[in-house]
Amino acid sequence: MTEINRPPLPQDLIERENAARLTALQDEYASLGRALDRRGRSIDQVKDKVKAFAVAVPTWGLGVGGTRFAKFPIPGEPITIHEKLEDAAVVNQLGRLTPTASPHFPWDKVDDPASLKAEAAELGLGFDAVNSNTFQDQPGQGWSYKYGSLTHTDKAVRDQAIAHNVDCIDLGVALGSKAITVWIGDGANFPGQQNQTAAFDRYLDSMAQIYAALPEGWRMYMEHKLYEPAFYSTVISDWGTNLLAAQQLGEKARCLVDLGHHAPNVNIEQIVARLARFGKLGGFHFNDSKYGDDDLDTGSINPHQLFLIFNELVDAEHRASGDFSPAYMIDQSHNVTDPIESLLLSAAAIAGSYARALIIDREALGEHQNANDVVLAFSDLRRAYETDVAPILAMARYELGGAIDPIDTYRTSEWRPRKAQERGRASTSAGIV
Ligand code: PSV
Ligand code: MN
Repeated sequence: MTEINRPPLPQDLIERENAARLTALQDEYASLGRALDRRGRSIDQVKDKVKAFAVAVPTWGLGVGGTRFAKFPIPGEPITIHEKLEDAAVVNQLGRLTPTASPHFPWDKVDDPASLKAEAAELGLGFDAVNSNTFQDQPGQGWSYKYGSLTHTDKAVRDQAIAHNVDCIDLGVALGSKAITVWIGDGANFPGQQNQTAAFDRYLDSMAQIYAALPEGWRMYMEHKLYEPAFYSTVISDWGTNLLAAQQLGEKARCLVDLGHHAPNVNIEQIVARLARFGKLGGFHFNDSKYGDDDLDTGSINPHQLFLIFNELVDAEHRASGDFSPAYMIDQSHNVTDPIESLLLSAAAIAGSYARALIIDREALGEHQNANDVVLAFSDLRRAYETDVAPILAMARYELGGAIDPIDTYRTSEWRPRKAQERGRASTSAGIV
């Protein structure tokens, strides 16, 4: 884990807050340890895995989100990439699960990426996958993406979108990233609007050109989404289309699963198992949803699904003998909460699902599956899912220097009210004043 040379919050505040909670935590940890021991699981082994676990925060998730109807800013909300990094560092200092930020260009573009990298490093942060944006037109841009980008019928538009992605890779190299995530909004709103086969062919051709610009050791994560902004069809609509493209492009191309980008009730854990089996699982954008891609906080609606996904991931990790390393990122829109608090809770929900999946007795599960003992196989999962892993997460955080109770400690720190003063912005329901 990167050293935090310039902690955004006073570390002694965290230590003071922890001191008041440590005895209770030690008791809870010891009691859970005894219970797991009786089940043949070692609490310390699970804790050590959690300590090594990391998930990236999205720079765009640090600002307050909104819908196409309205956005309600909060006082002290970060606007610039520098402020966003500062807030990301708060999330990591308290939670110790999020040592990297995933930037989005051109939103986060700076003239001197090397000094941004140094600035982040001082805060204890590195950069995860860079994200390109060809779903919006930018000021001064030559061609419009109204009718698509990498799949546009006009080569000039496709070339512009390809050049932007290559630009993102260059920025990523300067920031120390090792991957680019490509999501396009291309698709159609009307039957007949687009030749489905030709649009996919153009995608493959454009992506091959971006792929050719990937440096050694880099990966390209391709993200599918079934609808929005196009409401009749999207070009990269589902994991099948995504997998076909990733297989055609080559070894560095992997599929990225954004949990919100599927139809309701789709069996996402099964998709994860399939992609992992064929070495094409690139990573995740974690979030949750009730009806569609509403980017709700991870685990807030369907924590069981998250657990089942991690069950597949731990299973794949066991099979892979060492080279299984999907990228974990959060992709949420925080419309009614302080993004720092949402990200703290979401990262803990993700790590908690991982911890529960580690607790599953895999040997027993395998035996029960092979014997077709449905009830006992399901009970193996259920027992792990129902285990309260909060003491494991809290102990992992504490040992890494984070807060035993991150939300309470964050509120005690008065970070947001102080930033409201310093950043010189306050908001009303009518907007920033
Ligand atoms: C699209 O809905 C998406 O999930 C992609 O990952 C984008 O990069 C991100 O949201 C931000 O708009
Ligand atoms: Mn996403």
